[in-house]
Amino acid sequence: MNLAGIYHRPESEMAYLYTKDVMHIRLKTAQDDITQVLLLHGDPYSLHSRPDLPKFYKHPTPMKKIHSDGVYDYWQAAITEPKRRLAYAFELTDQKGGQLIYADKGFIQPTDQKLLDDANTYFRMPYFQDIDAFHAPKWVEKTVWYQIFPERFANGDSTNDPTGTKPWDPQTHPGRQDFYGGDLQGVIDHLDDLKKLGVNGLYFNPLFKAPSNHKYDTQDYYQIDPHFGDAQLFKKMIVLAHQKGIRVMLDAVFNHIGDQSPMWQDVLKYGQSSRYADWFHVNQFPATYTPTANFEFAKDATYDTFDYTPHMPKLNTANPAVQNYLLDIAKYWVREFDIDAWRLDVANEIDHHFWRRFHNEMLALKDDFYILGEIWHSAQPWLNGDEFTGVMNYDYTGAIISCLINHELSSQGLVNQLSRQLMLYRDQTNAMMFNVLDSHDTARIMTVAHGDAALVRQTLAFTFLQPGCPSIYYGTEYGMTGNSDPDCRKPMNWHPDAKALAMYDFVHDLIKLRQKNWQLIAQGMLSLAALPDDQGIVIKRQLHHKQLTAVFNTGRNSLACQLVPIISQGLQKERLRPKGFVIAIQG
Ligand code: ARE
Ligand code: CA
Repeated sequence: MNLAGIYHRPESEMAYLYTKDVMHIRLKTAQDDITQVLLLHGDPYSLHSRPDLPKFYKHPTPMKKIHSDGVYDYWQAAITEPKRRLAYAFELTDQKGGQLIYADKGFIQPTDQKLLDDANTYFRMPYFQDIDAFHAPKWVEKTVWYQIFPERFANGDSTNDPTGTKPWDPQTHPGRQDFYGGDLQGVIDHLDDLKKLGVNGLYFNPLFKAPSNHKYDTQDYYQIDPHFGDAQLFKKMIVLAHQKGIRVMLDAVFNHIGDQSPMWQDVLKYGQSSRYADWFHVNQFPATYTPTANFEFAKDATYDTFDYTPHMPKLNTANPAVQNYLLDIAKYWVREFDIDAWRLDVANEIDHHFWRRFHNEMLALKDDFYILGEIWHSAQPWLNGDEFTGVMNYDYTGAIISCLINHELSSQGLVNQLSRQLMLYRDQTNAMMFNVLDSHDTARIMTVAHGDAALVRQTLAFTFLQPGCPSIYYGTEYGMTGNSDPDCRKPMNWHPDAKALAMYDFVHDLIKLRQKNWQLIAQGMLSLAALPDDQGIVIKRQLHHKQLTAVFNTGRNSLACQLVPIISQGLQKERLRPKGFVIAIQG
């Protein structure tokens, strides 16, 4: 038995309340080492001289191997406990029939009666504290998001266009400082189109007053940028969206503020004696930097910034005045405008202390509020239920792109990566993830796929079957192209040709499938398996009597496939061609 491969941690993603009364317990063991795991579990008090109660370890629950990632096997069991107090341990059997019990005290012999009868031997969940559990807002798992970069989605009012606004040309390559006149009236004009597409959540890049076209350099958090509209128009948009069953998420840029903000201007003017001096991380007064031809870059700034961007001074969120200032802003837009969610910009560079306060304040206003962190790496520390509800899942979908599009990862490699990442989080957390294939910060998926629409469709279909909520970056439904920022921010194509319309029909059908089967996809048991010889991947989702089966051909040859599809590509006479896929649903 490979003892070094065996791991469990209580009160983490390995032992958590899934619902109010159901605990999920997970165990990690070296891959292919252990053949059986039994979970010994029960009320610890039953061991305390209670002769009329059966010793709980006599009634174990078998654990199921749910994933493997090339290094580890992952086992899981769902259990409940009437007294809501839990002691547990794992009885392991290896290939050769050797047995050991793994518990809080380490590895013990199954024959060690003294230790078995001691409640302190076991891992513990002292009480099922629902208040400490990770709560997933119900509406999120039913949501297909649509991301709007406001300056580029639609120009519905030319009277508010910035000076120098360029003609609306979806083929153009936008420069860093260009404006095209997109605004909130444009969004209102197209709400019915979005409804028709089938999306039911809108994620807006920043809307507040700021000099740049992307508005991540906030000047005034209380004002809708005048080039986009005003508070009244924003309110109107939210009301209309809500009437159509569409939720609204805004971008909270709290890591830094724009250098045009009154606070930073005050620091520049009064230096150390500014009343805002401690709102920032100024390492040496006066706060200066050497301007270069690239206005985004200053390596010698005497203050901390976002990246090396001198016009984005970093806020000191350890300062209670800054905390209160930002929390008031966050509350204002929820209370007065009824927004449903905040997406937190550069969320990983802000302290946990602040995010815990943020979480409590938002949930106090709206108990099904969704908090989405922008984190590009593993995010367990933020996803224990007291900070964020989900993160932008770049890592997860990055693995999908790496296999299906770039062929840098084999199909087994992809299964391993996805399995490993799913096991970083609680099951209900996985359903809250924001699964992006592309965004305003990355090249567009069509460009990543070198214009291969079949490959884009295959990748979208694969992503739509994963736990978590898919997000469509504006224009993906028309197969828009674009390299990395700023090229991925072209004006929306409102005059699609036949090719673009074909992509629209596909995306529309896929969204319909996701909406119709949201429960199966959000809560269904997931199994992922690679076909031999790197030929493809089979995905299964199972919930009660309903089962989804999908096959993706990621190889070079066609595959035999007898599934009767709901949606498919490249399937002919029971052969599935390369880049093809089939999705079938039974029950
Ligand atoms: C501009 C240029 C960029 C240049 C950057 C340098 O366009 O080419 O690299 O300046 O500072 C906003 C604008 C950007 C603008 C930026 C600065 O939208 O156009 O970029 O302001 O003016 C990391 C962070 C992540 C961050 C990305 C961009 O972890 O938080 O970098 N994303 C958010 C927003 C952005 C926004 C800002 C932050 C600033 O979504 O739109 O930029 O408010 C790896 C790493 C990630 C890294 C990622 C992308 O995978 O793991 O950590 O993200 O690459 O670089
Ligand atoms: Ca306009």
